[in-house]
Amino acid sequence: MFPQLFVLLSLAEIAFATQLVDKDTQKPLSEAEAFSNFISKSIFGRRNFNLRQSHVPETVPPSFFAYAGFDNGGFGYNGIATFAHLPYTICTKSESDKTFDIGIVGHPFDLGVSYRPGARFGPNGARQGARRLSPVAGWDLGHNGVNPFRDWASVVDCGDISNAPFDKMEAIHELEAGMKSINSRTPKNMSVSEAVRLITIGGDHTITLPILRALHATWGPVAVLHFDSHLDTWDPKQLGGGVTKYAEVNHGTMLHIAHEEGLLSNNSNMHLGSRCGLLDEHYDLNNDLRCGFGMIRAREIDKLGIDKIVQKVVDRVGDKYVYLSVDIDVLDPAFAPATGTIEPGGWTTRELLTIIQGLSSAGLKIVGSDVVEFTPIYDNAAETTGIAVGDIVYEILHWMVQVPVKKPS
Ligand SMILES: [Mn+2]
Repeated sequence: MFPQLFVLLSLAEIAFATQLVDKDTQKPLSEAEAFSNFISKSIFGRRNFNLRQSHVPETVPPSFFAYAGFDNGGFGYNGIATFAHLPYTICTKSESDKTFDIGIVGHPFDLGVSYRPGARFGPNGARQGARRLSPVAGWDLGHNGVNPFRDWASVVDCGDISNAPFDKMEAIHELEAGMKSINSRTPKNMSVSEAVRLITIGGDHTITLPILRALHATWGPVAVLHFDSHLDTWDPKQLGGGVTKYAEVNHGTMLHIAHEEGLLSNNSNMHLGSRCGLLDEHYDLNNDLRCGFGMIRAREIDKLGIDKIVQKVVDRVGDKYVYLSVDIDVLDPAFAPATGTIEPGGWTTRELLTIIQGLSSAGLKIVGSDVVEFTPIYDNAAETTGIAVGDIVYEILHWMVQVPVKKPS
Protein backbone atom coordinates (compact mmCIF):
# COMPACT_ATOMS: atom_id res chain seq x y z
CA MET A 1 0.00 0.00 0.00
CA PHE A 2 2.91 2.35 0.70
CA PRO A 3 5.71 0.95 -1.42
CA GLN A 4 7.78 4.13 -1.04
CA LEU A 5 7.83 3.71 2.71
CA PHE A 6 8.86 0.14 2.27
CA VAL A 7 11.80 1.22 0.16
CA LEU A 8 12.89 3.83 2.67
CA LEU A 9 12.81 1.35 5.46
CA SER A 10 14.77 -1.08 3.45
CA LEU A 11 17.44 1.51 2.69
CA ALA A 12 17.68 2.41 6.33
CA GLU A 13 18.16 -1.25 7.10
CA ILE A 14 20.85 -1.55 4.47
CA ALA A 15 22.65 1.49 5.88
CA PHE A 16 22.43 0.04 9.33
CA ALA A 17 23.43 -3.48 8.35
CA THR A 18 26.45 -2.40 6.34
CA GLN A 19 27.52 0.16 8.96
CA LEU A 20 28.55 2.70 6.38
CA VAL A 21 31.23 5.05 7.59
CA ASP A 22 32.38 8.43 6.42
CA LYS A 23 35.44 7.92 4.18
CA ASP A 24 37.45 10.73 5.75
CA THR A 25 36.51 10.57 9.41
CA GLN A 26 35.68 6.83 9.61
CA LYS A 27 32.67 7.78 11.79
CA PRO A 28 29.49 5.75 11.30
CA LEU A 29 26.93 7.48 9.12
CA SER A 30 23.44 8.42 10.29
CA GLU A 31 20.47 6.91 8.52
CA ALA A 32 19.96 10.12 6.53
CA GLU A 33 23.60 10.29 5.55
CA ALA A 34 23.69 6.66 4.57
CA PHE A 35 20.57 7.12 2.46
CA SER A 36 22.08 10.08 0.63
CA ASN A 37 25.29 8.14 0.15
CA PHE A 38 23.40 5.18 -1.34
CA ILE A 39 21.59 7.38 -3.89
CA SER A 40 24.73 9.20 -4.84
CA LYS A 41 26.44 5.92 -5.63
CA SER A 42 23.54 4.63 -7.74
CA ILE A 43 22.88 5.54 -11.40
CA PHE A 44 20.66 8.38 -10.07
CA GLY A 45 23.51 10.08 -8.28
CA ARG A 46 25.01 13.31 -9.54
CA ARG A 47 28.10 12.89 -11.60
CA ASN A 48 30.65 15.60 -11.45
CA PHE A 49 31.96 15.27 -15.02
CA ASN A 50 33.68 18.45 -16.04
CA LEU A 51 34.18 17.96 -19.76
CA ARG A 52 35.49 21.45 -20.27
CA GLN A 53 38.27 21.10 -17.75
CA SER A 54 39.22 17.62 -18.79
CA HIS A 55 39.43 18.33 -22.56
CA VAL A 56 40.79 21.83 -23.00
CA PRO A 57 44.50 21.55 -23.80
CA GLU A 58 46.75 23.90 -21.86
CA THR A 59 47.86 25.61 -25.06
CA VAL A 60 45.71 25.76 -28.19
CA PRO A 61 47.64 24.20 -31.10
CA PRO A 62 48.94 26.79 -33.59
CA SER A 63 47.25 25.00 -36.47
CA PHE A 64 43.91 25.94 -34.96
CA PHE A 65 44.85 29.61 -34.88
CA ALA A 66 46.00 29.36 -38.47
CA TYR A 67 42.50 28.32 -39.42
CA ALA A 68 40.60 30.53 -37.00
CA GLY A 69 42.74 33.51 -37.90
CA PHE A 70 41.25 34.11 -41.27
CA ASP A 71 38.53 36.52 -41.88
CA ASN A 72 35.26 34.77 -41.57
CA GLY A 73 36.31 32.20 -39.10
CA GLY A 74 36.99 28.61 -38.33
CA PHE A 75 37.11 25.50 -40.44
CA GLY A 76 35.55 25.24 -43.85
CA TYR A 77 31.99 24.75 -42.67
CA ASN A 78 32.08 27.82 -40.40
CA GLY A 79 31.30 31.38 -41.21
CA ILE A 80 29.41 33.24 -43.91
CA ALA A 81 30.00 31.60 -47.28
CA THR A 82 32.09 33.92 -49.38
CA PHE A 83 33.90 32.11 -52.18
CA ALA A 84 36.77 30.16 -50.58
CA HIS A 85 36.40 32.35 -47.44
CA LEU A 86 37.83 35.33 -49.34
CA PRO A 87 37.18 38.80 -47.97
CA TYR A 88 33.94 40.34 -49.25
CA THR A 89 34.50 43.59 -51.13
CA ILE A 90 31.89 45.77 -52.83
CA CYS A 91 33.92 46.03 -56.01
CA THR A 92 31.51 48.42 -57.76
CA LYS A 93 32.44 51.19 -55.32
CA SER A 94 35.39 53.46 -55.96
CA GLU A 95 36.46 52.90 -52.36
CA SER A 96 37.65 49.48 -53.50
CA ASP A 97 40.23 51.02 -55.86
CA LYS A 98 43.71 49.58 -55.28
CA THR A 99 42.39 46.93 -52.88
CA PHE A 100 42.19 43.92 -55.22
CA ASP A 101 43.47 42.46 -58.48
CA ILE A 102 41.15 39.53 -59.11
CA GLY A 103 37.50 39.30 -58.07
CA ILE A 104 35.01 36.46 -57.95
CA VAL A 105 31.59 37.90 -58.83
CA GLY A 106 28.14 36.32 -58.95
CA HIS A 107 25.48 36.89 -61.62
CA PRO A 108 22.25 35.50 -60.17
CA PHE A 109 20.32 35.44 -63.46
CA ASP A 110 18.39 32.70 -65.26
CA LEU A 111 15.82 34.44 -67.45
CA GLY A 112 17.44 33.09 -70.63
CA VAL A 113 17.09 29.32 -70.18
CA SER A 114 15.44 26.95 -72.62
CA TYR A 115 14.97 23.94 -70.33
CA ARG A 116 15.49 23.50 -66.59
CA PRO A 117 15.47 26.82 -64.68
CA GLY A 118 17.25 27.67 -61.42
CA ALA A 119 20.76 28.89 -62.34
CA ARG A 120 20.03 32.16 -60.51
CA PHE A 121 21.00 30.19 -57.40
CA GLY A 122 24.34 29.20 -58.97
CA PRO A 123 26.48 31.91 -57.31
CA ASN A 124 25.15 30.95 -53.91
CA GLY A 125 25.70 27.24 -54.65
CA ALA A 126 29.22 27.81 -55.93
CA ARG A 127 30.18 29.61 -52.73
CA GLN A 128 28.79 26.69 -50.74
CA GLY A 129 30.74 24.31 -53.02
CA ALA A 130 33.95 26.26 -52.44
CA ARG A 131 33.82 26.05 -48.65
CA ARG A 132 36.76 23.69 -48.46
CA LEU A 133 38.92 26.05 -50.49
CA SER A 134 40.65 28.76 -48.51
CA PRO A 135 43.71 31.00 -48.52
CA VAL A 136 45.01 29.25 -45.39
CA ALA A 137 45.13 25.88 -47.14
CA GLY A 138 45.45 27.03 -50.74
CA TRP A 139 48.87 25.64 -51.70
CA ASP A 140 48.05 23.36 -54.59
CA LEU A 141 49.69 19.98 -55.08
CA GLY A 142 48.64 20.13 -58.73
CA HIS A 143 50.53 23.41 -59.21
CA ASN A 144 53.84 22.68 -57.49
CA GLY A 145 52.66 24.26 -54.27
CA VAL A 146 51.46 27.62 -55.63
CA ASN A 147 48.79 29.28 -53.48
CA PRO A 148 46.84 31.50 -55.91
CA PHE A 149 45.11 33.29 -53.02
CA ARG A 150 48.43 34.37 -51.53
CA ASP A 151 50.63 34.97 -54.52
CA TRP A 152 51.19 38.47 -55.96
CA ALA A 153 47.45 39.05 -56.54
CA SER A 154 44.93 40.25 -54.01
CA VAL A 155 41.83 38.10 -54.53
CA VAL A 156 38.38 39.01 -53.19
CA ASP A 157 34.75 37.96 -53.43
CA CYS A 158 32.89 40.88 -55.03
CA GLY A 159 29.48 39.51 -54.07
CA ASP A 160 26.69 39.47 -56.66
CA ILE A 161 25.56 42.00 -59.24
CA SER A 162 21.87 42.41 -58.51
CA ASN A 163 19.57 42.37 -61.51
CA ALA A 164 15.84 42.62 -62.15
CA PRO A 165 14.02 39.29 -61.90
CA PHE A 166 11.04 40.51 -63.97
CA ASP A 167 12.71 41.89 -67.10
CA LYS A 168 15.45 40.03 -68.97
CA MET A 169 16.69 43.00 -71.02
CA GLU A 170 16.81 45.28 -68.00
CA ALA A 171 18.67 42.58 -66.06
CA ILE A 172 21.26 42.18 -68.84
CA HIS A 173 21.85 45.95 -68.85
CA GLU A 174 22.31 45.90 -65.09
CA LEU A 175 24.85 43.09 -65.33
CA GLU A 176 26.77 44.97 -68.03
CA ALA A 177 26.77 48.20 -66.00
CA GLY A 178 27.95 46.34 -62.90
CA MET A 179 30.79 44.66 -64.79
CA LYS A 180 31.86 47.93 -66.42
CA SER A 181 31.97 49.53 -63.00
CA ILE A 182 34.16 46.77 -61.56
CA ASN A 183 36.40 46.69 -64.65
CA SER A 184 37.09 50.40 -64.15
CA ARG A 185 38.66 49.81 -60.72
CA THR A 186 42.39 50.43 -60.34
CA PRO A 187 44.12 47.15 -59.45
CA LYS A 188 46.14 46.86 -56.26
CA ASN A 189 49.27 45.54 -57.93
CA MET A 190 49.20 47.56 -61.12
CA SER A 191 52.93 47.10 -61.69
CA VAL A 192 52.37 43.34 -62.02
CA SER A 193 49.09 43.26 -63.96
CA GLU A 194 47.48 46.35 -65.45
CA ALA A 195 43.78 45.64 -65.04
CA VAL A 196 41.46 44.02 -62.54
CA ARG A 197 40.18 40.67 -63.78
CA LEU A 198 36.97 38.88 -62.85
CA ILE A 199 35.81 35.30 -62.67
CA THR A 200 32.03 35.31 -62.88
CA ILE A 201 29.86 32.62 -61.36
CA GLY A 202 26.55 32.22 -63.24
CA GLY A 203 23.81 32.40 -63.81
CA ASP A 204 22.68 30.95 -67.14
CA HIS A 205 24.94 31.35 -70.15
CA THR A 206 23.21 34.52 -71.37
CA ILE A 207 25.39 36.44 -68.90
CA THR A 208 28.45 35.98 -71.12
CA LEU A 209 26.94 38.61 -73.45
CA PRO A 210 26.91 41.53 -70.96
CA ILE A 211 30.34 40.41 -69.70
CA LEU A 212 31.82 40.53 -73.23
CA ARG A 213 30.16 43.91 -73.83
CA ALA A 214 31.76 45.24 -70.65
CA LEU A 215 35.21 43.86 -71.54
CA HIS A 216 35.23 45.29 -75.06
CA ALA A 217 36.05 48.84 -73.95
CA THR A 218 39.31 47.66 -72.36
CA TRP A 219 40.45 44.79 -74.56
CA GLY A 220 38.70 45.10 -77.92
CA PRO A 221 37.56 41.86 -79.58
CA VAL A 222 38.64 38.76 -77.62
CA ALA A 223 39.20 35.09 -78.47
CA VAL A 224 36.47 33.18 -76.71
CA LEU A 225 37.37 29.70 -75.50
CA HIS A 226 34.00 28.14 -74.98
CA PHE A 227 33.85 24.91 -72.96
CA ASP A 228 30.29 23.73 -73.49
CA SER A 229 28.38 20.75 -74.79
CA HIS A 230 26.37 23.16 -76.98
CA LEU A 231 27.34 25.68 -79.63
CA ASP A 232 25.52 28.74 -78.22
CA THR A 233 26.01 30.50 -81.57
CA TRP A 234 22.49 29.71 -82.68
CA ASP A 235 20.91 32.27 -84.92
CA PRO A 236 17.97 33.79 -83.02
CA LYS A 237 15.88 32.98 -86.09
CA GLN A 238 16.54 29.31 -85.28
CA LEU A 239 16.32 29.43 -81.49
CA GLY A 240 13.65 31.36 -79.70
CA GLY A 241 13.78 34.52 -81.74
CA GLY A 242 11.89 35.68 -84.77
CA VAL A 243 8.95 36.72 -82.61
CA THR A 244 10.27 39.48 -80.36
CA LYS A 245 13.65 41.10 -79.80
CA TYR A 246 13.27 40.02 -76.22
CA ALA A 247 13.14 36.34 -77.16
CA GLU A 248 16.22 36.59 -79.36
CA VAL A 249 18.53 36.97 -76.38
CA ASN A 250 18.97 33.66 -74.59
CA HIS A 251 21.54 31.13 -73.40
CA GLY A 252 21.80 29.52 -76.84
CA THR A 253 22.20 32.67 -78.95
CA MET A 254 24.47 34.95 -76.95
CA LEU A 255 27.66 34.05 -78.85
CA HIS A 256 25.90 34.71 -82.16
CA ILE A 257 24.87 38.14 -80.87
CA ALA A 258 28.38 38.77 -79.50
CA HIS A 259 29.76 38.05 -82.96
CA GLU A 260 27.24 40.38 -84.63
CA GLU A 261 28.27 43.12 -82.19
CA GLY A 262 31.96 42.68 -83.01
CA LEU A 263 32.92 41.47 -79.55
CA LEU A 264 34.65 38.27 -80.74
CA SER A 265 37.94 37.76 -82.53
CA ASN A 266 37.56 36.91 -86.20
CA ASN A 267 38.81 33.34 -86.27
CA SER A 268 40.40 32.51 -82.95
CA ASN A 269 37.37 31.35 -80.98
CA MET A 270 36.89 27.71 -80.09
CA HIS A 271 34.26 25.36 -78.77
CA LEU A 272 35.65 22.62 -76.56
CA GLY A 273 33.85 19.47 -75.50
CA SER A 274 30.99 19.94 -77.99
CA ARG A 275 28.19 17.36 -78.28
CA CYS A 276 24.58 18.27 -78.92
CA GLY A 277 21.67 18.05 -81.28
CA LEU A 278 21.43 20.57 -84.13
CA LEU A 279 18.31 22.40 -85.26
CA ASP A 280 19.22 22.13 -88.93
CA GLU A 281 21.33 19.79 -91.08
CA HIS A 282 23.71 22.49 -92.31
CA TYR A 283 22.68 25.95 -91.15
CA ASP A 284 23.81 25.74 -87.50
CA LEU A 285 27.35 24.64 -88.31
CA ASN A 286 27.76 27.06 -91.21
CA ASN A 287 26.56 29.89 -89.00
CA ASP A 288 28.95 28.73 -86.26
CA LEU A 289 31.87 28.92 -88.71
CA ARG A 290 30.70 32.36 -89.78
CA CYS A 291 30.83 33.45 -86.12
CA GLY A 292 34.54 32.53 -86.09
CA PHE A 293 34.56 29.29 -84.12
CA GLY A 294 36.63 26.14 -84.41
CA MET A 295 35.61 23.05 -82.52
CA ILE A 296 36.99 20.08 -80.58
CA ARG A 297 34.18 17.62 -80.02
CA ALA A 298 33.84 15.80 -76.70
CA ARG A 299 34.65 12.39 -78.18
CA GLU A 300 37.82 13.61 -79.87
CA ILE A 301 39.58 13.57 -76.51
CA ASP A 302 39.95 9.80 -76.73
CA LYS A 303 41.97 10.05 -79.94
CA LEU A 304 43.76 13.36 -79.42
CA GLY A 305 44.55 13.25 -75.71
CA ILE A 306 44.98 16.33 -73.54
CA ASP A 307 48.29 17.58 -74.93
CA LYS A 308 47.11 17.74 -78.54
CA ILE A 309 43.89 19.48 -77.52
CA VAL A 310 45.91 22.12 -75.66
CA GLN A 311 48.25 22.50 -78.64
CA LYS A 312 45.36 22.99 -81.08
CA VAL A 313 43.91 25.73 -78.89
CA VAL A 314 47.27 27.45 -78.43
CA ASP A 315 47.90 27.36 -82.20
CA ARG A 316 44.51 28.91 -82.91
CA VAL A 317 44.56 31.61 -80.23
CA GLY A 318 48.16 32.76 -80.52
CA ASP A 319 48.79 35.95 -78.56
CA LYS A 320 45.21 37.23 -78.64
CA TYR A 321 43.42 38.20 -75.44
CA VAL A 322 41.41 35.23 -74.22
CA TYR A 323 38.01 35.13 -72.58
CA LEU A 324 37.31 31.72 -71.02
CA SER A 325 33.68 30.66 -70.72
CA VAL A 326 32.98 27.35 -68.99
CA ASP A 327 29.44 26.00 -69.21
CA ILE A 328 29.40 23.34 -66.49
CA ASP A 329 27.44 21.10 -68.91
CA VAL A 330 30.74 20.49 -70.71
CA LEU A 331 31.33 17.91 -67.98
CA ASP A 332 29.60 14.57 -68.17
CA PRO A 333 26.40 14.46 -66.08
CA ALA A 334 28.23 11.92 -63.88
CA PHE A 335 30.49 14.78 -62.77
CA ALA A 336 28.03 17.67 -63.03
CA PRO A 337 24.41 16.56 -62.79
CA ALA A 338 23.14 19.95 -61.62
CA THR A 339 22.70 21.92 -64.80
CA GLY A 340 19.91 23.04 -67.08
CA THR A 341 20.52 21.28 -70.40
CA ILE A 342 22.42 18.06 -69.71
CA GLU A 343 24.14 16.04 -72.45
CA PRO A 344 25.70 12.62 -71.71
CA GLY A 345 29.16 11.72 -73.02
CA GLY A 346 31.14 14.67 -71.69
CA TRP A 347 34.57 15.20 -70.22
CA THR A 348 35.59 14.36 -66.67
CA THR A 349 36.37 17.05 -64.12
CA ARG A 350 40.02 16.00 -64.18
CA GLU A 351 40.24 16.25 -67.97
CA LEU A 352 38.75 19.73 -67.92
CA LEU A 353 41.07 20.92 -65.12
CA THR A 354 44.13 19.51 -66.88
CA ILE A 355 43.22 21.19 -70.18
CA ILE A 356 42.73 24.53 -68.41
CA GLN A 357 46.08 24.07 -66.67
CA GLY A 358 47.69 23.35 -70.05
CA LEU A 359 46.35 26.61 -71.49
CA SER A 360 47.62 28.43 -68.42
CA SER A 361 51.09 26.88 -68.74
CA ALA A 362 51.17 27.94 -72.40
CA GLY A 363 50.79 31.53 -71.17
CA LEU A 364 47.55 32.38 -73.00
CA LYS A 365 46.55 35.92 -72.04
CA ILE A 366 43.36 35.50 -70.04
CA VAL A 367 41.43 38.72 -69.40
CA GLY A 368 38.24 37.33 -67.90
CA SER A 369 36.24 34.19 -67.31
CA ASP A 370 32.94 32.70 -66.28
CA VAL A 371 31.63 29.38 -64.99
CA VAL A 372 27.94 29.19 -65.80
CA GLU A 373 24.79 27.06 -65.83
CA PHE A 374 25.23 25.55 -62.36
CA THR A 375 21.70 24.95 -61.07
CA PRO A 376 22.02 23.79 -57.46
CA ILE A 377 18.49 22.39 -57.10
CA TYR A 378 19.50 19.40 -59.27
CA ASP A 379 22.69 18.70 -57.33
CA ASN A 380 23.02 15.67 -55.09
CA ALA A 381 23.61 15.40 -51.35
CA ALA A 382 27.36 15.20 -51.97
CA GLU A 383 27.29 18.57 -53.78
CA THR A 384 29.18 17.02 -56.70
CA THR A 385 28.48 19.86 -59.14
CA GLY A 386 28.95 22.72 -56.69
CA ILE A 387 32.32 21.39 -55.57
CA ALA A 388 33.37 20.94 -59.22
CA VAL A 389 32.39 24.55 -59.96
CA GLY A 390 34.48 25.71 -57.00
CA ASP A 391 37.52 23.79 -58.20
CA ILE A 392 37.19 25.04 -61.78
CA VAL A 393 37.15 28.63 -60.51
CA TYR A 394 40.24 27.79 -58.41
CA GLU A 395 41.97 26.44 -61.54
CA ILE A 396 41.09 29.60 -63.50
CA LEU A 397 42.43 31.69 -60.63
CA HIS A 398 45.75 29.85 -60.95
CA TRP A 399 45.80 30.84 -64.64
CA MET A 400 45.19 34.53 -63.89
CA VAL A 401 47.90 34.52 -61.24
CA GLN A 402 50.34 32.71 -63.52
CA VAL A 403 49.72 35.05 -66.48
CA PRO A 404 49.53 38.76 -65.56
CA VAL A 405 48.28 41.00 -68.39
CA LYS A 406 49.17 44.32 -69.93
CA LYS A 407 46.49 46.54 -71.43
CA PRO A 408 46.62 47.07 -75.20
CA SER A 409 48.71 50.13 -75.99
MN1 LIG B 1 26.09 27.14 -72.78
